[in-house]
Amino acid sequence: MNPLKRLGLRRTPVTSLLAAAVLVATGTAAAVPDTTPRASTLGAQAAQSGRYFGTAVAAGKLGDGTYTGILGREFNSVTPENEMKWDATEPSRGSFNFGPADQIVNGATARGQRVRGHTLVWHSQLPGWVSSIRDANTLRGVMNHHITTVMNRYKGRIHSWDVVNEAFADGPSGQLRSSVFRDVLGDGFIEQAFRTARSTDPAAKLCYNDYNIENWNDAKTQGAYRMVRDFKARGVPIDCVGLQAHFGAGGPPASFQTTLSNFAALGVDVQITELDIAQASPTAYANTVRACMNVARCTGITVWGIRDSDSWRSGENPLLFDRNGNKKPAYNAVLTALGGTPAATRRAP
Ligand code: 9MR
Repeated sequence: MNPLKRLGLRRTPVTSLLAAAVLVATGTAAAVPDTTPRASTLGAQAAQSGRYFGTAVAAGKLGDGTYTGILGREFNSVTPENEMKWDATEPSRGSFNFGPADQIVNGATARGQRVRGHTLVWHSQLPGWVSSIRDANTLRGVMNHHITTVMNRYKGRIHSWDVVNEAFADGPSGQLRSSVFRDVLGDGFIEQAFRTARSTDPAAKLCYNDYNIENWNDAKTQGAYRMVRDFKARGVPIDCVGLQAHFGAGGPPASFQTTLSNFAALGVDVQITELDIAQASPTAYANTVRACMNVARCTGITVWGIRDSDSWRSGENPLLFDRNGNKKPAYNAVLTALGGTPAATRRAP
């Protein structure tokens, strides 16, 4: 592999070197145009460095033409926002419902988009029949059956699965949070889930996904890091860490790139899986995307919705498109940070 690419660096285009020489010789940079190919959409531009750029999708919005227009144009990966969660897929024991998830996966396939699976084992959006189980053998069987049934349904069509979501506690403990899985099965439930997932769909990348693991020194980040390090040391199958990246107005913490690199150095890919930033400052978005671009094993970015009105935190206008589907300044900042050139804005006559 090209060592520059492995380090996440782009080879300086010959045209840029020429331009620099001309600049030195003539004092102007305009003489030689930069002919490096640029794409004009997020997905196509991300693909130029081998990455994906995705969005969360809600099945209920697929009838909205503005929504699907942007979805088809800009993104090359989708994550079902709620449709693959346990309460949607197995609302009562052994009775599975894949209608809305199928709609998203079939639509994505028709548009040539890849799909992230979200999520198999999570304490939230979990039906009451699961959270009331108290017997370990029963719960282990139920968890394994859920994983195998959902994964088999989409086998070969999911590039990465969030096998376990949000298992670590907030605050200073660095330990797993209390949940029916942890409380009944013990900490080993995560390892069990990953082993079951690997044997069900060996081709899918298996991710651990969480929020507030972006700041390197946070106890929660350290807890997740220790778990991944332990899994790699003991051969427990894990391929990726998803950092959700639900940021406040300031954007990513200063250590964000360090966190991405440190996880990656354990031998896993990292993915930004649910990006949104309060008020969508272009600088904050650019800093987030740059951190990923600077880490070779940061393989893709997903924003958590298309328009501000689609967001779970719509009051904070955190996304790349406004309510009418227009590109916001953060959109151009992201495209530029991915290496692209925003389309010229139309001048008033
Ligand atoms: O965006 C999702 C929202 O529509 C749901 O009501 C909510 C329910 O928990 O989940 C949201 O998505 C979450 C994701 O699945 C996991 N990480 C946090 C996301 C925002 O809450």
